[in-house]
Amino acid sequence: MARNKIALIGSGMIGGTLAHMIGLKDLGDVVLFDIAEGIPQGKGLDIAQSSPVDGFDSRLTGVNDYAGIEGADVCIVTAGVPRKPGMSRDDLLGINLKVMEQVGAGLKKYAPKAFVICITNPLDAMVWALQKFSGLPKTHVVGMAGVLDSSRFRYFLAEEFKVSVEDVTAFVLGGHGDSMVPMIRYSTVAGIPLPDLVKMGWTSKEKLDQIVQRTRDGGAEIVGLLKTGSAYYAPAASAISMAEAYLKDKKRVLPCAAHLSGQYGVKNTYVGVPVVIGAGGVERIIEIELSKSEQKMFDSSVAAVQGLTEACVNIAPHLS
Ligand code: A3D
Repeated sequence: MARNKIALIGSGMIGGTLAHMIGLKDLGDVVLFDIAEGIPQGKGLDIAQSSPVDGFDSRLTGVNDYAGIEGADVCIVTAGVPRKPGMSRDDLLGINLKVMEQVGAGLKKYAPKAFVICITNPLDAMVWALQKFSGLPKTHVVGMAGVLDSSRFRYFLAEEFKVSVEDVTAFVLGGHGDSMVPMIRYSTVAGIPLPDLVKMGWTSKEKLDQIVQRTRDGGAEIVGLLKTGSAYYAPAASAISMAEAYLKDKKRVLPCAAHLSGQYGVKNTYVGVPVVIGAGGVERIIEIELSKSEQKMFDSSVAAVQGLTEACVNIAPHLS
């Protein structure tokens, strides 16, 4: 049986981390692609030289030509520029939209059957544009943000409660970052919802509000500390869990930026919602009932995302 082929479009901080994780998890062979000459080749060779120590057989190659990604089963897209301190994700729109046009053309020509996970920011608008530029099925083009946002939320909650991260589940809806909608009543410790934990005296409403805000600002906190780029370990781990769900047909329920065509009353928009990921790509979009205040937050998040997709159309009118 042929091994999986995983193409990484963009071989920067997240791309390199993805390649290493794919090797360590023996998920398949890796092709690193980048416009920067030598970077994908150098990272590929460096990681390949760790394979005898760690005992994995993934083959890693670096390329500067889209022909190298031909026939990929999964493509993870990080091509573009990340934030610097003081920048918002939205400041990246103009430059990264042009990158998505090139990536879309490469995917269309060489990997039309791939499951594509976009990470490039501003996420919800970029994944929408990438699906349009590539013409790949909407079930096979998704954005990674919700897994990361909910992982940050889980980590902060586990710290607050002094329990294992494994026993904390959390989920978020909506756009990535500032407008994300944390679903407090669907977030639990071993099945006990957060509002019950407040009643049990484990935490207070104020403390939960602070954790929610820290989660919303999670990316900016790391950008402020690193000063030269944005987070890459947790974003890479999050995308790997989505790729693994597809390659192993795990049918995992994960919050992802998925294409909505009427669900939640939203059309022609990519935004974070819970989905089932299996061998069919996005196999199901799960529609949960929202309370009034959740609906209000979700609506304003959708409006923010739609503002950005409109900005994309203004720059590239052929997208509409
Ligand atoms: P970085 O280390 O700069 O890597 C980006 C790579 O893209 C570089 O190696 C560039 O050479 C390459 N590149 C630039 N233009 C092109 C092009 N036209 N074609 C192919 N490759 C190109 O950034 P990073 O890996 O830290 O971050 C990558 C992206 O992910 C950025 O847009 C970040 O904002 C975004 N990001 C998203 C999240 C989410 O949760 C959604 C989290 C963290 C970062």
